[in-house]
Amino acid sequence: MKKFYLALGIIIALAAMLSACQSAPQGPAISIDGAWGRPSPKVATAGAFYMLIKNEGSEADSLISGKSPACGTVELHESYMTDEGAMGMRPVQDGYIEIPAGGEAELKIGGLHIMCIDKLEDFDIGAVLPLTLTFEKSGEMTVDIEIKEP
Ligand SMILES: [Cu+2]
Repeated sequence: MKKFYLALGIIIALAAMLSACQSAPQGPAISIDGAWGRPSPKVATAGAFYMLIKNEGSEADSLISGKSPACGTVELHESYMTDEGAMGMRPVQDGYIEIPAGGEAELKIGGLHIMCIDKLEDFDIGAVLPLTLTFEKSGEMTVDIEIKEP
């Protein structure tokens, strides 16, 4: 019986080693967490969306565009300091947001964000808006944007 348990122990140890050795998935593996936006009435013509984009894959990917039935236009924006020392924002200078292999891109207040321009509806607290993001390699992914206070 002792031998059996020893053999079983070795098998479990080997299985654990094998799974630990398994490398990250081939190519990019994108997932999106905590997508949200601030509430605002429709008269405010633009709103920003924030989220954490993770890539557990072995290859980098890039977020290149977005679209939503709640927005006339969706742009990828970055925040920056103007010459006057004020906070401004503009379309990302590279034209895309890179998600490094095994890394993440955090879209947050005062940093990178997704801009919803020409809003087509009120962003009420509790509303959920669909946003479709297009990645260079992973293609389209649709996430729910939760409208809430930060
Ligand atoms: Cu913006």
